[in-house]
Amino acid sequence: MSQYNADSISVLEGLEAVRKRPGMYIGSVGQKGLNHLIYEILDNSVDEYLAGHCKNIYVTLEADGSCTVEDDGRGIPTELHKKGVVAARVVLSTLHAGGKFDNSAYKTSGGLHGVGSSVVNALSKKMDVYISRNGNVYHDSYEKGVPKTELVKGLLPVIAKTKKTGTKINFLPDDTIFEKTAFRTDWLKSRLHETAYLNPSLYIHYKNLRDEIKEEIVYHEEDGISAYVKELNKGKETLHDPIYIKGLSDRIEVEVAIQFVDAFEENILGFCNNIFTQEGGTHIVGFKTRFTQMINTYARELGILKEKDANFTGSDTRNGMSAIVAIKHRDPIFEGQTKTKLGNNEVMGAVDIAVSEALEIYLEEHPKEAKIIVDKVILAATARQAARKAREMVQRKSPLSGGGLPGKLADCSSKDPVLSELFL
Ligand code: 0RA
Repeated sequence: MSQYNADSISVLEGLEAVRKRPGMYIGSVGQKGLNHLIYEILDNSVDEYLAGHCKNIYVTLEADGSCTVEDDGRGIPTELHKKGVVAARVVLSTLHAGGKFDNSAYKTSGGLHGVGSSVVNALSKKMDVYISRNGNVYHDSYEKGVPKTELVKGLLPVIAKTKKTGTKINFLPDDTIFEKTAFRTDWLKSRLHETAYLNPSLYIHYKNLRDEIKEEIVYHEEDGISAYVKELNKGKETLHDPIYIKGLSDRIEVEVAIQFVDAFEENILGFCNNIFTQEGGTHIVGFKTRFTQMINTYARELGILKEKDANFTGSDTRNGMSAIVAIKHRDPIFEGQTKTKLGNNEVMGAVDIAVSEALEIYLEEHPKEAKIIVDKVILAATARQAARKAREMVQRKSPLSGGGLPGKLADCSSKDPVLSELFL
């Protein structure tokens, strides 16, 4: 019993809480929550990439139904933590370990995100961890979050020597917690692809050894979100090459990619710290507001809009627009029903500055593309005005509103153009 102190008891209580209410930590115990386990581990490796220490991440669905996530980062620290516990164990079994052992510059905390590898550990039947660091490969293992590997002089056992560094985590989801334990490969692959678009120097190696048809894919997207916006527009007629914007202000990193297509929909995706912000937020608002203003200013400068003309509306300027707005913030606030709405007000200003500076230069240096975009906006405004007129006509014709056509005009009552022609 002597090995149980106050700290280990609080760790056990933490694991207990996760296992009792898994939905609180990973959203659900369905396939969404199940896949989320992979994303939690993956995000930690991506953090190593963001910190500049990792180039490759390997995600493998193993034949036994488990999943392995390996990276070539620094390796989770294996030294003794201040309480005399191996640091890796603190990271892997303490809820929100954070603080000194948080390798993340960009918190993904809030809502369902960034709950950490300890949650995955608690919800796994078994978890094996291999850490390459200081010339050694250390091994640790857990069952339902409880450590099973015996320490050697208080440290993790060394099972091999190596020159490399990195972390490899293999986990098998607990089938007494999850409704199904087979990860969804379609969701996983699109998440990995998305991660590659958002982190352009990263190589993500996906392998499926689980299914009869084995599959191996390397996701690497050097052109980042510009390639992502092209992918969104695949199969559509694009009007120009993507416009790429990058800025940094107030310690907020801003990246935007815009490409118009010959269609009417608007498709704008927002991300904060690699998290898709389904409900939008201040980054999207900042982008939309400034984009509309820039187009109006440009159209006035060129005399396309005269003094008496009203401004183009926001939706006029986004007619046929596909865009990605990706920002990085050290202390994000996620709000809304599903905690996927970015709430930091200062982000609006940072996006505003990045977009106004870059777009001004773009419009000046790309008059041909600028004209194509403005023509598209004019078309939207004309269509909007025509639709309004048509609506008014219908309203005027409704029996209750009285009215009718003014003066001598009457609606056509014949489909024969010869009888319906009107000379003005
Ligand atoms: C805490 C501190 C450091 C790295 C990590 C955690 C880390 C965690 C994970 C999880 C998956 N892969 C990871 N790689 C690293 C910094 C270590 C140092 O300063 O050397």
